[in-house]
Amino acid sequence: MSEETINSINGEIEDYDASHIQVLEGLEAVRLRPGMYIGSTSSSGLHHLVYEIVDNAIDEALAGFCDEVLVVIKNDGTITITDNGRGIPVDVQEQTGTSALEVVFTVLHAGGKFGGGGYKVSGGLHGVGASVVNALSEWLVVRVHRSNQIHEMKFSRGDITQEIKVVGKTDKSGTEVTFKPDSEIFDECVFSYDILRTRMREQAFLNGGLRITVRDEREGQTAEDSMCYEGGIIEFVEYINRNKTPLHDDVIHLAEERQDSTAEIALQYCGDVYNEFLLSFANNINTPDGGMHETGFKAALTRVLNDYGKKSGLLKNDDKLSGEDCREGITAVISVRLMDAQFEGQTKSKLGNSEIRSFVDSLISEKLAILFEENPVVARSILNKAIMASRAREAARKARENIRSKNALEGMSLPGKLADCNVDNPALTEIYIVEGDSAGGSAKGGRDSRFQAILPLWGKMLNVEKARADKVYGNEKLTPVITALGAGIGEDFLESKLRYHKVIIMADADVDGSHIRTLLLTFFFRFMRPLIEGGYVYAAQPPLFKLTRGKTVRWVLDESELETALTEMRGEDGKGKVDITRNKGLGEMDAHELWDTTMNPETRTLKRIELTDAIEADEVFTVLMGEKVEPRKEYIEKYAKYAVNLDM
Ligand code: TTJ
Repeated sequence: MSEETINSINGEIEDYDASHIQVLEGLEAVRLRPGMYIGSTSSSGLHHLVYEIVDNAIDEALAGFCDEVLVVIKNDGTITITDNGRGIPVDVQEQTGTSALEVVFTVLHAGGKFGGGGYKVSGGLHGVGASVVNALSEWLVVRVHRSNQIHEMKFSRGDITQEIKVVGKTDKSGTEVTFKPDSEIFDECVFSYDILRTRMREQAFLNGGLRITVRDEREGQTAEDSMCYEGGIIEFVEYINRNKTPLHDDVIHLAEERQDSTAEIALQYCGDVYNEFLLSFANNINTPDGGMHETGFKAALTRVLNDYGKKSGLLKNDDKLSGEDCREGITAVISVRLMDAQFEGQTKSKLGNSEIRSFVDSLISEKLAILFEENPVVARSILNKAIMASRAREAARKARENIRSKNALEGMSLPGKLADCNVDNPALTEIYIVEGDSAGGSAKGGRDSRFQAILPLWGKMLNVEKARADKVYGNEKLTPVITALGAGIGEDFLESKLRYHKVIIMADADVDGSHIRTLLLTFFFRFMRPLIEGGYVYAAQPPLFKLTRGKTVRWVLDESELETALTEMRGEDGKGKVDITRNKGLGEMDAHELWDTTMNPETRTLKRIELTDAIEADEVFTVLMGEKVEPRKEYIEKYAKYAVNLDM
């Protein structure tokens, strides 16, 4: 709940009456349909509870009364969030017979706002308030440090189990909330330290100067991260770019305030990067689908670069840079705050307020143009990069048209190496992209040709992280993948044209296999992002071990299944001699074995590739596939587990 919200309940108490609360529902509604309020009852919903509480503390920080937030995962399945703000008012108001504290935790205010509004979201999944967290908790305790006393109130599944009472003295002020998510509601009630740290880091960047500390106090855990970034989103950009090579030393920072809104942008170009990385937020909420703030930014950036190009003579005649040219290699964070943010789209992840577009547009137009005038060296290097991008894009367009016209001429001819399946309903079919001709042969022999297609790849694959788009479109290793999938590439990608709804990368469980998997994933991530986002991409899991006893052979997926399999194979007396060998590659298995272990939907294990966090994914690909050698070494040593986990 926002500062204003509580103020309107408590401060301007004279005005308070039920009509200020636009929607009042019992908390039973929340328990009945939790997904409506927190999106889901899976891990994402569980963590949403924490964000919901932390948001309240951050509101207090935005109001200028709090500079520390602490998030502690406890050993008993609970989590505690503490701030050093003023503390939620606890006194019972005559007019209403309740306290602000009670209202905060028991009154649902969905789809509207109290009183004067404020930086809170109307509708959508965010900003539903602490009462939703309360409703979905087995129990919740809130302690308010205020006026030298500690006030405590307790709840269970939204119902009050202990009215406010004073439980001690204090010389501090602030609010502390502890809750235990309800196992009747959530699929699993285990908090992920990594998920919370990533989110809290993002919030620390977005609220410069605010210290957010995350700690894991569960048994065997010692993790703690204390994050405070005086530089705010400037440091956010530096953080994202820390493994890249910036084109200019200083992050460009532009900000402006208007009556009810603020807009702030930080950006930096990198010479060794060919994609764009745009992160946008409205009221601290990520808007992955962009919206008006992004639209305004993009339009103005393109205009400023073109204007500068013309004025400086870097752009000849009537050459024009496209928006994409202007964003090649850019990392930008856009953060706006506004009243009554409208989040649109199915996932409410797009900002709809149109007044923000012109606000951001004019901010960039004016201030970036001035910055360019004052820093011609920076301006020139950015322009030269965009001009290079423009030339490459022209070449790419020709290469792409080449593919297109070839397709048209040859009637969408499929790659020669593709062994297609018989069924042509994409929802039912899968394509195995297989490394090497011999494994390709086994896969062809082992598959169920009704619904499984095989595309063998061999040789060295292009590292798309080090190449511009034109190289990618013309690449003879990648073209078969593009045509077999049939959905196009880059801006042309059309999910609806995808020829198979399962795209399965099948490679050896060794270093080379891992390399080809990473190369293919990088390619999908950079050039067919919807393929990964849509959950179409999988990694096959060939067995790691082969057990032999006499003539009996058994394949075992991984270490976790090894013991059981060994015991079973040794037989009742436990004396049979069983040989264990590591499976060296797909080629070790015959067609029948490959089908049984890796391709038969009844018995195989597939891992779906999920890239939940765009920042992390970008980082992984930049580091693993990019120019800089040192960070890659460090990364692989430090995150050996994660680098493997990329194959998921
Ligand atoms: C509102 O205006 C009067 C003084 O107190 C202000 C207030 O409520 N601040 C506030 C709320 N600070 N922190 C919270 C808060 C913190 C946590 C961790 C959880 C919740 C639900 C609220």
